[in-house]
Amino acid sequence: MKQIIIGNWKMFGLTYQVKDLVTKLLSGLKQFSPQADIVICPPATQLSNVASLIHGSQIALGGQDCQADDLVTHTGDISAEMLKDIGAQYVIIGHSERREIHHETDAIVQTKTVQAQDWGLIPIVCVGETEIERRTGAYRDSVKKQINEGLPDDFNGIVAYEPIWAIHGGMSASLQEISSMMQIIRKELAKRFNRTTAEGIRILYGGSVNPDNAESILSLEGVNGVLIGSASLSAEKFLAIIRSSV
Ligand code: G2H
Repeated sequence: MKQIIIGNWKMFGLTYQVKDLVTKLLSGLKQFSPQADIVICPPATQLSNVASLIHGSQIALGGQDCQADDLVTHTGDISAEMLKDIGAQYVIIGHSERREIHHETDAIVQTKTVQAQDWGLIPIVCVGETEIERRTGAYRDSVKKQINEGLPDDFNGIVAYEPIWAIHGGMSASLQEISSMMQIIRKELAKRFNRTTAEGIRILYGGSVNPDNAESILSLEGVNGVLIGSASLSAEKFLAIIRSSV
């Protein structure tokens, strides 16, 4: 399965910064033939800017969230239809920062995923455990629950495993922890859907991915790509990670 490298820009950046970063990325991508699909997910204010900068290139556009329905009465939100309209092909759903800060439950994640799929977007559904769940051994059940309750029956997207304790801390999960979770997630997907469907779903790792650990993470059996935060804000680092795809 072709790997996918996704940059989650979170609340970066200002117009001049975005132009500079994308210009560097595009010129860097001319120096080699990437093995993987490449996606960047800027904040809503920069979607239009990024859409025109990457037009005609091999970089695809993604949103960081979409609203769970099509009603117009949601101040501050954006819909899946609006993402589609601006040229997005992907949307991140249920990132742990949204689950925590915006109180998004698995039920909400599922509704948003349905909405994204209905508008022809590929949902990137994030799952992952807290540090306490990891320490107490509850992490497997926590992730399984997010898969069973957060994904719709006709799920047709990507799953990103992001252990919350490994996000932004500079310390990613160990290769063994990642490997074991990839197997647990794949097995749970097979139970939730069926084996063939599960084998066709791309499962990503996210959490402090950087140029130093990307190659070993991307070489692990069952890792179909990575979701990158901080390191995707540097063209040099993001390009180095793209080069690490297998
Ligand atoms: C996890 C990740 C991107 P970072 O949030 O989704 O961010 O790579 O900075 O840990």
